[in-house]
Amino acid sequence: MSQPLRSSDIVEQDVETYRRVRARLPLLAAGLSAEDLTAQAMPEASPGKWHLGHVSWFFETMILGRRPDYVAVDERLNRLFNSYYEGLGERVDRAERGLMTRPSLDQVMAYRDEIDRRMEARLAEGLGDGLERYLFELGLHHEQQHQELFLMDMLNLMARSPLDPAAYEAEPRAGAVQGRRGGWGSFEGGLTEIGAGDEGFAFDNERPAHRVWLEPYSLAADLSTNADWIEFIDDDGYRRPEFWLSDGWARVKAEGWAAPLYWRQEAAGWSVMTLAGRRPVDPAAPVRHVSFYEADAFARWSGRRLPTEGEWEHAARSDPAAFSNLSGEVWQWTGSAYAPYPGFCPTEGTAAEYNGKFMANQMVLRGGAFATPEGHARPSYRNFYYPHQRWMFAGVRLAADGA
Ligand code: AVJ
Ligand code: FE
Repeated sequence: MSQPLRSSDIVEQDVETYRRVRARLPLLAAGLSAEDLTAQAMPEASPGKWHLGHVSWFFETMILGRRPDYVAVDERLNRLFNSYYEGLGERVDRAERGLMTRPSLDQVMAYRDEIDRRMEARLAEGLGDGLERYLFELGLHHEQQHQELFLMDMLNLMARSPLDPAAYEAEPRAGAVQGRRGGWGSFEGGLTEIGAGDEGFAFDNERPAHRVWLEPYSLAADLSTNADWIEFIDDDGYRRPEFWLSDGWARVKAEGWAAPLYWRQEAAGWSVMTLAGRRPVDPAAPVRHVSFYEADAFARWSGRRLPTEGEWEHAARSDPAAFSNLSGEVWQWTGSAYAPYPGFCPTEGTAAEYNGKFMANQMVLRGGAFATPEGHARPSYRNFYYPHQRWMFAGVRLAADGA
């Protein structure tokens, strides 16, 4: 009997992909000190060291631990590096990850190396088809999500320091920001399909593909800019409740929001904290670090609205050339609540907790950011955050009714 594909080729490809994806996080951590990687900026953010450990733990739990005779590298690490899986037992409170002075950074890196050795040995035996292969790919995409989370969290940490430290010499980014196209993409709407098909990797929350009805609409060719945002600020956007949802206005007052996160008023104008230190706000650059509430208020002030996720995906699929920076700059808030698609089926087993249990009270973002690893995002990708959160690389692409 002849095999359809040489299994040695598949193994070689798996090992190569695994090594390529796993190489990035240590690279992002390389120039940072053990102190930088240990502190936790806020409960929602994690220490860099935790990210390095957690993604390794994910492979250990989801792939290696599937064998009933598997012996863990160190069972105690489960409590530290289990993020939110109720099915996997007790864990350290998220807000206390910054207390993890032990294991040391060296020990976490050694844990990483040991997981790599075991994973490569496991891959050499050949993965089973179906669920096992899906979980391997999930582990890789999970690692990539944490590469971006690592950068978000590191920026939040650096932004706490009066020294305005640059985490990196230049902002680490996957590609160059694209120039303005101008105008709007117009769509007749009708019955259209969104969601990921059966081909290729997608998270469970992107499936199944299904039909949605769209009324005629337009989507801005470009992302809203810092200059647009300064107009909103100068027109008292943060002081006029008529633009705001009630919950958003409560946040404005409670937290004293007067500009995007990381902005500061200087004698010479606005500055913003970035991964490359504090910089003057570039008026032409897409705005970053705004919450859903701010994006929504800004859209109302503009006389526009946020797109639905169906509108965003249909536009991105049917006429990508009409738009700049669909991905690769900032995630774009949609007006769609993060809810299951009709027929949603969580991944089997422990990974069922990956996405599905978060489907309440969050909003969907589409696209991808400068910090999103190359090849990670897709037109069907559904990112999600709570409407008040703004430490993500998130911005705005406006929409309007009518084609
Ligand atoms: C989709 C970015 C909201 O940060 O919890 C990481 C990604 N899922 N580990 C998150 C994720 C599991 C997720 N977000
Ligand atoms: Fe995770």
